[in-house]
Amino acid sequence: MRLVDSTKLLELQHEPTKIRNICIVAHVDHGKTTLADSLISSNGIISQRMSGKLRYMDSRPDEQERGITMKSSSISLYHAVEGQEYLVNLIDSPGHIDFSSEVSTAVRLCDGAIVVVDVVEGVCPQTRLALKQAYSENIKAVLVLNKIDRLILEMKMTALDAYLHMTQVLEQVNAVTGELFASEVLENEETLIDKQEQKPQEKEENSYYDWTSALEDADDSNLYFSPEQGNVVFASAIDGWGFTTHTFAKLFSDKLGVREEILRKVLWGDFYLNAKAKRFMKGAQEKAKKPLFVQVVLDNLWNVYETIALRNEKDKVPVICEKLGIKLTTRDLRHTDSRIQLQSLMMQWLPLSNTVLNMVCTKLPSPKEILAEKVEKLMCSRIRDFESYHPDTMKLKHDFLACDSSDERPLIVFISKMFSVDKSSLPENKPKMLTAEEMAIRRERARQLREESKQTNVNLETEKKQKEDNENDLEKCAEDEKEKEDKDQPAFIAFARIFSGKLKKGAKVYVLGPKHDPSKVLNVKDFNIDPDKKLKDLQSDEHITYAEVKSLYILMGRELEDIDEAVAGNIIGIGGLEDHILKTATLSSTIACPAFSEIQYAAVPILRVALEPTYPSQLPQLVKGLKLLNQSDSCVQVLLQETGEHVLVTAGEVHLQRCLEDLKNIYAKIPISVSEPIVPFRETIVEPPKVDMANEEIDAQNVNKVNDSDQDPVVNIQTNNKQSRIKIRARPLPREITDLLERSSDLLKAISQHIKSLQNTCKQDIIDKAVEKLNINDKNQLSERMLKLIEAFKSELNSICSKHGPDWKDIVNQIWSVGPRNCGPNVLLNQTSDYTTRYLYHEKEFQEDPRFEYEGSFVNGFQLASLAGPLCEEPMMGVAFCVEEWSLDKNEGDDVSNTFGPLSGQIMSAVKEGCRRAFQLQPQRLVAAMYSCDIVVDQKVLGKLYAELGRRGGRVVGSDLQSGSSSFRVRAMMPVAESFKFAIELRTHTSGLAAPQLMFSHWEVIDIDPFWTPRTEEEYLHWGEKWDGVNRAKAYMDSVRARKGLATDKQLVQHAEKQRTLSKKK
Ligand SMILES: Nc1nc2c(ncn2[C@@H]2O[C@H](COP(=O)(O)OP(=O)(O)OP(=O)(O)O)[C@@H](O)[C@H]2O)c(=O)[nH]1
Ligand SMILES: [Mg+2]
Repeated sequence: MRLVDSTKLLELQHEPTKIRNICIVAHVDHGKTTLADSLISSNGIISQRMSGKLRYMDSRPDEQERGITMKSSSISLYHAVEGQEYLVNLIDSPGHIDFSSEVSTAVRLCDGAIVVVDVVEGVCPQTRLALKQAYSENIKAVLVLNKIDRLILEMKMTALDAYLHMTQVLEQVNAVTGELFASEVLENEETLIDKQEQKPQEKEENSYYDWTSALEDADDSNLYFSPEQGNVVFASAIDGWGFTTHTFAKLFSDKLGVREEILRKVLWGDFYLNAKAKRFMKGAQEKAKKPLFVQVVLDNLWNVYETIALRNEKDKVPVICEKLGIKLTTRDLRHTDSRIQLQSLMMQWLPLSNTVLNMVCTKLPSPKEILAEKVEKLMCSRIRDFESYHPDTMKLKHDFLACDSSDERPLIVFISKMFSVDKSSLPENKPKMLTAEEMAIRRERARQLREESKQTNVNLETEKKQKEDNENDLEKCAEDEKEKEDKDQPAFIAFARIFSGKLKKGAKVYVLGPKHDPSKVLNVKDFNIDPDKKLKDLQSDEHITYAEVKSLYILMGRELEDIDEAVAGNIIGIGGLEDHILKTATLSSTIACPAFSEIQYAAVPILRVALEPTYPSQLPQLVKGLKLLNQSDSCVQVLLQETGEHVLVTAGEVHLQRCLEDLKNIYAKIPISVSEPIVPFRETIVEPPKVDMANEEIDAQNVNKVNDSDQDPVVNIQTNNKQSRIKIRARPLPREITDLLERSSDLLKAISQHIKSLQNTCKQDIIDKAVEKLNINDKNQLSERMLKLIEAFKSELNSICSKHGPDWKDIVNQIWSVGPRNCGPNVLLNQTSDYTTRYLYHEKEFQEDPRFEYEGSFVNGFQLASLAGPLCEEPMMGVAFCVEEWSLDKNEGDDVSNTFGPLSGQIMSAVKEGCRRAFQLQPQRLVAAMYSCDIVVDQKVLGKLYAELGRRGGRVVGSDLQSGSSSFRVRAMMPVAESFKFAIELRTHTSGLAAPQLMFSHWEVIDIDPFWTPRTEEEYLHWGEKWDGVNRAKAYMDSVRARKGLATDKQLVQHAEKQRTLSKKK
């Protein structure tokens, strides 16, 4: 029975200081959903007995079946502490790496987080990731050390060992936080210095900055988790208990005759009780004394567990109860299962939900306490300056900070994801509960009808009436059918947080897409928006629609509750926006509101499959289904290849399975055939190898004459009409440069965009010198922040290049473009002597050079070449194309140009072809995507794990023994191409004792030439002249080529001349 109804929650919604928006984050299986159960049971939504077993927030059948959470879901809870009432909007997030995007979307809406750590496993990769996400979104966190029962029952630790173990885990968590803090401080420092340099006159005495002091000065005291501060809960979610040191300080202050405040300070840490002096002293470890925490807290806990659960001494239960002042029901006292007895006892003694909710309400901030720093982060992305916004936009910062819902405040709502629910489960479609009065009226009517039918015998009139009724029924049936079809479609609800203002049902608001830039529209005079336009009608440069809010809901876990209005500070669901929002959006009453900065996702979608309906005629349903799936999942990508294939890109196997389930059961509702996973590769070139495959040094005489490596690997190419000549050479980029390019992709993209707009304006200049179109000057200027980032990029590039010898010395000046898609890890270098390009120098000027007109085509040729390499049409990586010569000899009126089409096209294809050939002149290699894989396994099955890893071409990077247990944590690298079914096979081979977490880590060159055949003397000796082993690189390459329908050298028919009839009997 629910203890609080929604009117109470609605009342509290209007007081932002009484709201807590929090999410639970942790590594997979550390007990988030179990903890959430316990918190939910405090509101009577589920019974105490079922808490921990039900996993209420895992509402999907597959979540229940697999026992992992796949979607984050939210629930509103009521809590009262110290006479104050609070509304807690709690989001339970998934811990599996495949669903880490769900964590990102959840964290974005919250002000605080509960980080759960399994004390046995300690800090795991996702714990680290979760802490990082919380930190980067400026979210305050509290800690729950969960599964303490395992230390007692499973690991059989003594109380003292357990204490030491817990201090270690706490240290690990704090170490991660400290690391994050340090890196942030150092990063911020530069901006701080910049700002101070800009405004020296304001603060004369402070205009210097001491580099060394930054870390020491920065206040990090409230950042760490420490039991003294009361932001750490020790718990066992499954047994329903939890406490902070403050709980025990309260319980024992009378008993020990010490003030509560003093106890709070000494209960955790190296303190012990000196019985003689009756004082708390420091240095328990040194003097081999029992720390106070063990003496007061853990010993008692161990005592209870050992007596009831381990020794099963039933007669002692009432004694313990009396000591603790607890009353167990007779049913519990008589229960045969000692664990259940223990649970009900512990739940009463140290109720988990109370402790955790108290901590949440007192230690985590309300929406009103949002920090200015966070607001700026939300409003503008990394490469933008907050000050560069229009004044109207900058004003909104105050509204964010005010978190106020009065009428004069603008409405600002952020939608972090769309999720789908069954239409029939929407509150408006549910059969309403009848009130007592309505029931009485109905009863009365039924009685009357019965009496009437008794009195009047069956006559013609009634027959006629019946007939009419029947007809009506038929009509109704048809209508119902239609309605049903409509209802079959899932409804999309926007998962939203109101940052300012008030949102009412039926209100009309602007829906601002993620690429919306207020500066652009605010500068346009008479800017207007077509109110009838929807998302699909928008042009590529339009990002605003106008929509009506059809419904508003409070999110209650599995259910939604209809409300009429919602105010600032709350997390709510909004219905009826599916035609206006794809994945994320901002709702506002003003177009001056910027789109919120992009959510940073930790997992890269990497696993692709091609989909096909089993019955080809159902293709439209599949397309529609894919569209819905794409909308409902922030991490999914749906692509339509040029070949007409529908490709689904997901984060991993578990994610893929969930997507397919959804597609089959909810969105498309048709049977689907799924291809084998498509693995992405990259193509690259390397320095010529120094040793051959037989590990012998290659020297000049040893090399076969066919492969004349003396030839200079440069390509000369002409356009078809012979007007332009180009000389290109390909060279492998040093690894550091590739890394830098990959890291700075957002910056590079911005630069490329800027250059493009410059080129356009330059071209316009040629046509029309009058430059009065909408403030072009403004557009041509890069923001201060961009300039700084470019400078930083340049200096980093320079410092890397200086390490790599004279060849790369001047590359900063030579960069002409990066690709593919203007932001990739390949560069086009301009090494011509007579043509100038200035990629990293933004003050581009119009050149009189005739080649200038074709520069765009030239660069496009490079972009195309780097997008699909010659090995198997996969993108290139880490290749530098050096243009050594580009001549253009254009004679107008020459009709040769007509035969070969426009010159720009010819240049493009010539460059593309040139790049490809130059690439082929170098030793080519495939680059494979690698997973990092983190596995905790029991010692017993370590051998099996290593065998399985070895079979799949994986290598172990590190392994260490988990403290206090017999399990190992193994970190390994494994090619994505070999990883399929790894999780499942490992689980079966190790009888469920090992579960890997696979996460995309990096790209790695496969050090085998895909075209390798024995060539040198030694190789002939070693392998024989005709080698018929398996070349891994070639196998990968051929499989990709075969999939893409490209030619391979595989012989389909062998021994064509032999006609063989295979007899069946043999
Ligand atoms: N011994 C013990 N087991 C626990 C405790 N809390 C949770 N578990 C168990 O741990 C397993 C995982 O619990 P969940 O609550 O589903 O974990 P989760 O963090 O929500 O997992 P994901 O959502 O998949 O990341 C379940 O089998 C729980 O019964 C605890 O305090 N002690
Ligand atoms: Mg869960």
